[in-house]
Amino acid sequence: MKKVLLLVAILAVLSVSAIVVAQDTVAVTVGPITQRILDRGMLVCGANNAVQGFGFVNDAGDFEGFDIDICRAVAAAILGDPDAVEYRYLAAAERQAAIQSGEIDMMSRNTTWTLSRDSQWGAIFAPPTFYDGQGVLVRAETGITEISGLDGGSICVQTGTTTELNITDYINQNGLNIELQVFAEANPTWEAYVQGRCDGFTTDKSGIAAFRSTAEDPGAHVILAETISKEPLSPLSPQSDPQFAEIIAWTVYGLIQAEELGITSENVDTFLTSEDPVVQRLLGQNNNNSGAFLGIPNDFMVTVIKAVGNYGEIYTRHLEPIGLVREGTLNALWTEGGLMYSPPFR
Ligand SMILES: N[C@@H](CCC(=O)N[C@@H](CS)C(=O)NCC(=O)O)C(=O)O
Repeated sequence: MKKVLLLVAILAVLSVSAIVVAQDTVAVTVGPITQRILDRGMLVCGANNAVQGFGFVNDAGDFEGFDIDICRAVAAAILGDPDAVEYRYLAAAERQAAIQSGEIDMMSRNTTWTLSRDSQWGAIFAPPTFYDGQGVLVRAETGITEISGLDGGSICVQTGTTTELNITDYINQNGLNIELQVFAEANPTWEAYVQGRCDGFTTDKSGIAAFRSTAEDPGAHVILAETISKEPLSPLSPQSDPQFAEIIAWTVYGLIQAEELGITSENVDTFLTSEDPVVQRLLGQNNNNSGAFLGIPNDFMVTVIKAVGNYGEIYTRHLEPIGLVREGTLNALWTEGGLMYSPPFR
């Protein structure tokens, strides 16, 4: 009997300490960029203005797209308001200066994560939101089926991009004679191709899908099958504030984790009383720390999911209309053979 009582006493002590651990408060000092965002009540996000589906200005004059929703998600996470964002359009070659000058808090603009950008721009890249690769578009009437078919011809390309570097490597490595016509901005690059000044147009395959969707007859243009590079597209922020970078990273992970758990903008409220500890930790419910670890509202993911939906909702809303099929690609959830994977929220 004494032994049983002792066991009960030990269990009681253990369960009390378990609760104490779960209720532990965490002291987080927010970094200088997070503080600046809180002080001005606004996130300044570097964005694209001409890439349909990803970052563009719609008919109402507002920034819209997949990358834009990442800015909105971060504003919702920190400020509770997805609309508290000021967008700064950045041409490709303006990106380095924008990150280094402190002109923007973060960038979400079809930007490839590379070693030199990490180190020389002084950036911290968040997990990729879209795994991409570079391709080439040609007019269907040419009958060209591979890049080598453009030998003796020309390709339109935008400067200040990994695109320009990769296609130069590809041409040299394959001993091709292809003239590159180089432009500073996306629209003139596309227009030159459309007007027939180049035989091909090259950029990330996502960007090709975006521009092709704006063509008078998208079916008149063919995306060649070859993928000549890896283009992991990620949001990024300055190295001066690793704490802010963590907020961006875990907001992206949260969008992916929400999709894995089936939590959407429509049903998130029904998950607030879920007894699944994995759900409770993501949503910061039942004394579990979530946003508290990041110095932001503990239930930040509830606000984020309500504002923009989970990763899959964002993808479907913006990228299906431009013809980007997700199934079977690297952008599928890891549970479906893709690379979209969140570390544990705990
Ligand atoms: N992912 C590549 C390419 C990104 C890029 O800037 N692509 C062009 C063509 S789709 C673009 O978005 N241009 C928009 C602009 O400069 O207005 C990179 O990070 O360098």
